[in-house]
Amino acid sequence: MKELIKLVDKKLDEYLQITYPEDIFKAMKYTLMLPGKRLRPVMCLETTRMLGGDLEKALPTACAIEMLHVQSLIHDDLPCMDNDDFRRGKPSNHKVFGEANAVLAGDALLTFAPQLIIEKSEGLTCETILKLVHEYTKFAGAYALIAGQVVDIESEGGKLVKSPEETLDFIHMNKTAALFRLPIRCGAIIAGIDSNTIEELDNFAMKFGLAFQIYDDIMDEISSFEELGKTIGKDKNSGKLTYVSLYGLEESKKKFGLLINDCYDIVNKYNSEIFKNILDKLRDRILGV
Ligand code: GRG
Repeated sequence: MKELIKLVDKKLDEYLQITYPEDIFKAMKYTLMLPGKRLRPVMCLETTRMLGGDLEKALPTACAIEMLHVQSLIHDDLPCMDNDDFRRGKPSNHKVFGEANAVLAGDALLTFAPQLIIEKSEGLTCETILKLVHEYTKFAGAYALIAGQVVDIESEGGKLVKSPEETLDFIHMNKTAALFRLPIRCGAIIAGIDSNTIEELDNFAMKFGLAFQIYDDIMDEISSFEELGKTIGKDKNSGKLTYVSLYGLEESKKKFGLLINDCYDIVNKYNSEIFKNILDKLRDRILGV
């Protein structure tokens, strides 16, 4: 896992060259190069590897997905969205570069990412690249990530079109699970495997993404700034619809445990120490087993 993270860090630094006008590239690179967990690029690389594909060919897509993730973090922290002053243990992008540059840095990451897939995916066919860019646009756009964020913001203002349970599932599936599905589906596409396996892994990605958001909701309640690198307790204070606010801490832990067990059942069919390690870490932190 550490080796994959190192590889991703090196490639991110290499792909994103600072040039004129430097301010925008510095803003893009600032949040991108802060120490995140790199879960999404690692999931992409590991999916390709465990399915017998060439990890090198997955690197541009893995890095592109991290850029999309970082874009969503930068925009999420803006005063007009979640209004958070800290991210990855440091002041948020807009706190350092100002709101205009933070908006533009997010936009620039969002658009540079598919450019990277197209320009750097040596050894992949045009058809595969088209499929990857299609996956990227599907999950980044108004039918997934953006939809999740819109409903999240609406629900904070008390506007619920569906039941709270359905609303919460919609938010989590689109805000978080979408960016778990994207790397896993792309990793499988790069490995060139059949659609049945992709569907099984997609099912894993949805459950894992949902479990991860419940983990994130629980951590907002039980963790510290030092551990998470962002403001703690904000969800509770802003009256946000979360697993913990809807179901309570104990029930949320139970739901998390059930989903994580389902994830183990799928992952155990594949040869992946890395996926098992990630699941172990999350499970141990929440359930302490
Ligand atoms: C795509 C144009 C466009 C907009 C995006 C702002 C927005 C719309 C969506 C917000 C999505 C968001 C911030 C979801 C939260 C998901 C989540 C749990 C993030 C934390 O992930 P970690 O813990 O973070 O993996 P690190 O920093 O470790 O990478």
